[in-house]
Amino acid sequence: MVLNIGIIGLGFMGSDHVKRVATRINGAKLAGVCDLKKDLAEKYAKKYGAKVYENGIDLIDSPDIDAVMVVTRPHETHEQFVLHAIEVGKYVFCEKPLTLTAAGCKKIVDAEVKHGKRLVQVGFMRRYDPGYVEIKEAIDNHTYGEPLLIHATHRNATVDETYDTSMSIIETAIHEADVLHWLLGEDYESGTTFLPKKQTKFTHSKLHDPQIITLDTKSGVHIDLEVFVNDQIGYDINCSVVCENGIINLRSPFVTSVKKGLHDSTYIPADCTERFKTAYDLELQAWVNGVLADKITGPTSWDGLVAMVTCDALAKSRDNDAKRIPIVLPDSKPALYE
Ligand code: ISE
Repeated sequence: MVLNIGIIGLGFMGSDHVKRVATRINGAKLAGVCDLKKDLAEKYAKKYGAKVYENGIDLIDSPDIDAVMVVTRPHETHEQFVLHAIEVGKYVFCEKPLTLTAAGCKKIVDAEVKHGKRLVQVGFMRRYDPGYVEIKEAIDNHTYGEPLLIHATHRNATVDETYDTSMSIIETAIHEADVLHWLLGEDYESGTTFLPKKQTKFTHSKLHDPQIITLDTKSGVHIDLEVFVNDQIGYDINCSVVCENGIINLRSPFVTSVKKGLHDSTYIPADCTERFKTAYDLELQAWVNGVLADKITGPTSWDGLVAMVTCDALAKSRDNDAKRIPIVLPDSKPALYE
């Protein structure tokens, strides 16, 4: 059986997913596309033999579309499309952030719980990255004893003028907010965001760059995270888990290095689509397999909610001189997500 997928939003990530669905995912067919930029929709529709839809709601409602991917920017529109997909009972994959507020995520959780079956998968692709998966196995198996600390960095080469101070948390640090508590298998207790006085000359007036975040888990693991989105060197993701009997480091997936002119150099990817290409492929293949089997297993709306509650606390800390803010989930996790 082939799953007819419709993709809403064809920007940077949407166009990457279009290519993935159309050419690399088994059991999937790119059946429909839509974007506010009609010429973009026409271009991909022509290239991959898909149908263009006037708007996201029409695409979701179409009997020719079995499952939906929401990859819209601005992210404000995620909520309405995901809620509509739940209403009509269709599986929906939504890129992160699920919505821009914890209240919005809660609405989606409530709608899904009311529907009585998981329909939503959130695009936290790092959970499929072979490096993070190997770290999780080591932590779960206590291979190096108890984790004590995590040092992480999340760096981008550059960002444009539309990227502002708030986005360092909701666009960028949200990946660590999700993947690090998943790695450790526990919830966060509190978080802080510190804005260092010294900033890069490559930033602009609406963006404080870099920023330093800390997170503490319920059991007391302490995490420090540097978010630096104008590093001028590339997409540089690092994660080092300090355990009682060893330190586990995330390595770049690129497997060659070049020795030349007294230097031994390894490639630094340009952006997330390069660094996490395999993770995105595995994530979408798992989603398609899950939908075809009528049982999805990837990151849930509850995970989307946890990430956004964490981001809200970090933003509150940033606006209150790096005060430590408790991270409090609205309810206990519904049984649907166990
Ligand atoms: C972007 O949306 C991503 O998800 C990237 O992984 C992150 O590094 C970047 O800062 C975000 O803008």
